[in-house]
Amino acid sequence: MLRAGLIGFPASGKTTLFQLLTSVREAPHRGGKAEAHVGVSRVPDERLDRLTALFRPRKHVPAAVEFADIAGAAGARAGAQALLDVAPYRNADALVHVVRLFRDPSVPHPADAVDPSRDVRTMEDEVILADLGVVERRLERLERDLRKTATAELRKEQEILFGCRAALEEGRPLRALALTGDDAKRLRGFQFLSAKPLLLVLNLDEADLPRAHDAVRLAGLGAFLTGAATRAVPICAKIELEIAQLDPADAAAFLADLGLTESGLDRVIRASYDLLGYISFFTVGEDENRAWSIPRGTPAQLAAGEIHTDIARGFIRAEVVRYDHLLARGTIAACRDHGELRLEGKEYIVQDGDVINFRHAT
Ligand SMILES: Nc1nc2c(ncn2[C@@H]2O[C@H](COP(=O)(O)OP(=O)(O)O)[C@@H](O)[C@H]2O)c(=O)[nH]1
Ligand SMILES: [Mg+2]
Repeated sequence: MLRAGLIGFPASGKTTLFQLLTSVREAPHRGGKAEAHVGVSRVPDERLDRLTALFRPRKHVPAAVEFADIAGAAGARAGAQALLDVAPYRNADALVHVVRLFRDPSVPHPADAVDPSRDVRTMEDEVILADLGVVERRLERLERDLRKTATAELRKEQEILFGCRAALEEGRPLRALALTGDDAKRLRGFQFLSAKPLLLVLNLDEADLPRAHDAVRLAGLGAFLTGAATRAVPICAKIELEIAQLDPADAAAFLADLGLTESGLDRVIRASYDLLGYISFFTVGEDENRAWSIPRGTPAQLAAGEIHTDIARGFIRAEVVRYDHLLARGTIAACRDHGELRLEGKEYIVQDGDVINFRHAT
C-alpha cells in the first residue's frame, strides 16, 4: 500500500484534508516526540467498479493510500526535523505538502500573510536541513569506521553521501538527484525526507475556485514544479467539507455547477498515486474483486507477493487478460476462446489494468 505523509505549516488545512480523505481511523501513532494520526483512503477506479458490476462478487476492495497527519500543534511547530522521529513519515513513500492559498482573516496565518511560494520554499529548506543532519552524522561515523576497516562497500556509501551532501548544501532536495539502481537502493535505508516524491496540495480560497486550473501560476510555483518528482493539485478544503455532507447525487450536481467532474479528494488520492508511478492490476472472482497497487515495471512474481508471500514463493505462472478485453467478452472463458488469455512467467512485467490469476504451488 502506498503511504503518504501530510506536511505543512499550521492552519494550512492538513487536518481538515486528512479527515476528509480517510475513512479508517487509528489511534495516534506513538513513538518519538511527535505523534501522527494514520488513516486510509480508497483509490477511486472506474475499471474496478465495472468489473464488480460484471462479476457481482461478495467483496469489492479498491486499492488504498495511507495518509499520516501530524497530531497536535507541538508536532506541527517542531518542523521537518521532528518528522524524522515519526515512523509514518519516515517510512512514507511520498510527502504531501498542504499549502495555504485561502485568505480567510478568521483563520490566523502563522506568518501573518498568505504567501504560497514562500511556504513551499521554507518547507523545502526545512526538509533539506533535516536530511543534511542525517547525512553529516552518517559521514562522521563512516569516517571512523573507514579508519578501522576500509571496505569497498563503505567507500561506495561515503562517495554517494558526499554527493548527497553537496546537493543538500546547495539547497537541492535529494529527489533531484534522480538516483537509480544500486545507488538508489543504498540511499533507501536512510529514508531521506527530501528524496521522497512531493505533492503540493494547493488549498485554494473559495473565491479562486474558478481559476483552479491556473493555481500553480497564481501561487508563483511554476519554476518549483519543474523539479523532479514534484507535482501540484488544487483543491478547496472548505468546499470539500460542504460536498462531503451531501448525498452522492447532490454532490455530483454541486461539482457540475462548479465545472468539476470529480471531487478534490479524488484528485489528491489519484495524484499521489500517479506521482509515484503506481499502476493497478486486478484479481476477480465470485468471492472478491480487488485492485492491487504496484510500481510501474514490477515483474509478475513480485506483484504476486503483493497478494501473499506464499503466492510469490510458489509462483508457477500468471494467467493474464487485459481489463478491456475482459469487459468486452464478459467472462475469462470467452477471453480464452478468443486467444486473449495469456500465460506469463515470473519475469513478465505487469501492465496497468491487467486482470491476473496467479497459479502457484502450495
Ligand atoms: N476558509 C477556509 N478555511 C479553511 C480551509 N481549510 C481549512 N480551513 C480552516 O483553517 C483552520 C485550520 O485548519 P486545519 O485543517 O486544522 O489546519 P492544520 O493546522 O494544517 O491541520 C480550521 O479552522 C479550518 O476550518 C479552506 O479551504 N478555507
Ligand atoms: Mg492539524
